[in-house]
Amino acid sequence: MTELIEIINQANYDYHTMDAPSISDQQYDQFLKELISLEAKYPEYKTEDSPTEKIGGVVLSGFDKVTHRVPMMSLSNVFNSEELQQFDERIKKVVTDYSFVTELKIDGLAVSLTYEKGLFVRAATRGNGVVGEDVTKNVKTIKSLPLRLSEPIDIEVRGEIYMPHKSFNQVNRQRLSNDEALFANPRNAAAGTIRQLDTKVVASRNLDLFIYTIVNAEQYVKTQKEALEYLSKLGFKVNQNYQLVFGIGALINQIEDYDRLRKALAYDTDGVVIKVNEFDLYATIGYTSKFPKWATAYKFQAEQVETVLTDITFQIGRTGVVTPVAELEPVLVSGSTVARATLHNEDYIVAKDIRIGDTVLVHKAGEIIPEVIEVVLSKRTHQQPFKMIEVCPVCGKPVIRKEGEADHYCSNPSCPGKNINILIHFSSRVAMDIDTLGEKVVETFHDLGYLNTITDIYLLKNFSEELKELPGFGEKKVENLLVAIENSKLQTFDKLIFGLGIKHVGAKVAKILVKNYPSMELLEKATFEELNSIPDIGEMIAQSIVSYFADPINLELIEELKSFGLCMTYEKGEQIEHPFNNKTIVLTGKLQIFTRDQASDLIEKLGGKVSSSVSSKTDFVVAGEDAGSKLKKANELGVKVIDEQTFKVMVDGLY
Ligand code: 3BD
Repeated sequence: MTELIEIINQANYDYHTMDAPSISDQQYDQFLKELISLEAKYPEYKTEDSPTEKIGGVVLSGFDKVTHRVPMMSLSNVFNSEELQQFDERIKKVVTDYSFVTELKIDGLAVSLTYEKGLFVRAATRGNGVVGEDVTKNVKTIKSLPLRLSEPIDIEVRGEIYMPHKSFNQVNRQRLSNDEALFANPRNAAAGTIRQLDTKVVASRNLDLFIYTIVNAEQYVKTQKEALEYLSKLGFKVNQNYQLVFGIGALINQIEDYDRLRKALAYDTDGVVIKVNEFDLYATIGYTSKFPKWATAYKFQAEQVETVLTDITFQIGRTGVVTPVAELEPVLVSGSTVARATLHNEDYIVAKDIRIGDTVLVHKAGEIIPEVIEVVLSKRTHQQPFKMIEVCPVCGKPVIRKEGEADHYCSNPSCPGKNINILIHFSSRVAMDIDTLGEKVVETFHDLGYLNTITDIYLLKNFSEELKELPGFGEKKVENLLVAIENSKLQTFDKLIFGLGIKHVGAKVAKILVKNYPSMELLEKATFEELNSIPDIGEMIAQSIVSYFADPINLELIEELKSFGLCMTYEKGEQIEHPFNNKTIVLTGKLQIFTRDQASDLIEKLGGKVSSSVSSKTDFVVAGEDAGSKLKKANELGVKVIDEQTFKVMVDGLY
């Protein structure tokens, strides 16, 4: 059995990692069959690194959460050579004598793999960077994954799981013949596959894996180039298109080469990752709260595609803004079909002179949001210039444009188009997360008169018997809906603020607001000057908040929601599972990686309190260089002291 395992693992490596088959398919199948039957007969001799694991077979019940021992960071982005130059300038300010390693940016999903004594023990998805999911069994089916390394070491490595074009086409062809929904692109297919519960299905999808980093790499090697070489030596599949580059000029030239190369590859890439090669410079170059400053991702220009703009329609947003929308002949852009694109506002359309019937160039801004770039004027025939509508397409009341603003608004405060969008926004996942109250259900209930305002959501339970009789609803569905509505009362204060749909108050501003005004009473009384003095809250947002709370209709709504028991206070650090949550932390000494403000900000975001003096109530002291009396006092009192590097690790990737 030991011999068979060795032969098969070697054959897997030669075929899937080195792309150089060493035995025939028949031989391989024969060896594998023999091993399977021996393992069935002598299960006590089955080992951890047995390649029979790659076939799959177990059906999982779900995925456990895994907290990454070292958080998985994000990467900053640059989109052109100027921004790349700026990235280089920032590095040049703090270090001399550095080189870059460039790697293709594989368009898949990040995973972290743990090996103990050279044996594969665990794979976890990136998740939010701090907590991911245990996908060990699924990752085990990836043929190029080494189950045993060439050295018996403990190591954690990270890489990108992706679906090669060949597998993607295979999967979608099969889905087509089974009348199943197709995957939009290989990235989605890979993400969907890794969350499959049936490991046999995962095995059949032929995912693959490139490894690009070692956690705490400086313990093994001195540079990124050496890290990649060492990873190869250990048996990992490393994308071989990496290069060592000196200087920004060479870097820019190289990116053009990569852009040509990517079109010929058997898998999707969406850019080039650029990393400073020398690990000993990383501490000096430093980190932001989200990503390292010694690396960035150069994103390739999104695909631009021609199509015909068949109509311009209008959408009423939750704040009453009337947004023009381009209706397009459906086209495939960067991996998914685009049939509509935002036209932002009247000025945008006029500036680009976009007309119904024009042939236009579309792309996805930031690879996500479909956008019309320009008109292909050579294909224009006799299209008429665009004219903004004068009445609301939903209620027929006048549409107005306020002075100094680009947007048009429906002038009717109780426009149903507006109301329904407020309701949809309120219950959406990003706000109050009433998942059973989606767009369709809101529309149905609105049309039947059950839902007009946010208050009505919490009164739906009075109509439960009637609702159960509606076509397509029934007992169970209505019960689920009412439970979800009840549960939403526990939703955090910032989600409620966001859910109210106050103009210019997005999820981020809502979070800032609740920290500064930890109860609705306090927020209602906030003045313009006060709000405007909060960092990240400008005049426009401050004015909008003051206007919202000056409107008696809104105040009445809030009183009603309060009477239903919705959460209207902010508890510090709620829902944050972090060692700093509810703890008092003192910063002392010279910090190298963070500024004082950055460090304080991070601690507060994680639910901690920053204090200036050390006492027995202090939970942690973060000691930078040359820390003096505070460090001494902490040691005397037995307060836990952490250095800046440890602090960085504790907050990495968090924001
Ligand atoms: C790749 C971070 C660092 C170790 C942070 C420098 C952001 C996804 O091929 N190197 C690569 C690739 C991704 C990387 C790093 N090198 N981080 C890298 C990466 N060759 N794709 N990523 N990631 C991985 C991410 N993923 C989801 C949401 C936010 N960020």
